[in-house]
Amino acid sequence: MSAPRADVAAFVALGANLGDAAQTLRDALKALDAVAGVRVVRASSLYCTAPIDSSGPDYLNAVAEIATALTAPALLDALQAIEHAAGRERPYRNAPRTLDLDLLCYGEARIDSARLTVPHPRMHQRAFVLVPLAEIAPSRVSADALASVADQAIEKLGTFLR
Ligand code: PH2
Ligand code: MG
Ligand code: MG
Repeated sequence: MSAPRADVAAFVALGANLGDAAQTLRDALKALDAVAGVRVVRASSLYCTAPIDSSGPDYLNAVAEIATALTAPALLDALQAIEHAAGRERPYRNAPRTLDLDLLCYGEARIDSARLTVPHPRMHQRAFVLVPLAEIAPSRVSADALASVADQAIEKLGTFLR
């Protein structure tokens, strides 16, 4: 008999700029925690951020750390199912959205498949990812990376869920 595989530490970016974004993000975090094989370990504060390469109202963003027994593709399926349940539509790239759940890191894995690139290829260019990630996992974000996105508007709104 082989030993059970240890859970993988993964980080998920949450974003929304349509509808009741704060409620949608809270519901998404609960839905994520309810997925079999996923446990939310911690969540950052909620941040209000200016759209980057996107349009529409300001976004609400946050980052969560999860522990998961799912494979990366199965986790992506779960994230997309939660986006779909929140009414996510994809009319064009970077369109305003009710909910976006992006897998930032899956353990130390490097994945480059048709569906999934991990670590997320643009995470180091975005304050809306780096600032909340630095709040919950400071060792994963360098001071240089944070300095390079210091011109992007981001405001901490306070506790997200816990
Ligand atoms: N997501 C994007 C594109 N631009 N800008 C902000 N502020 N927040 C986001 O979550 C975001 C964005 C594509 O996923
Ligand atoms: Mg995204
Ligand atoms: Mg996405």
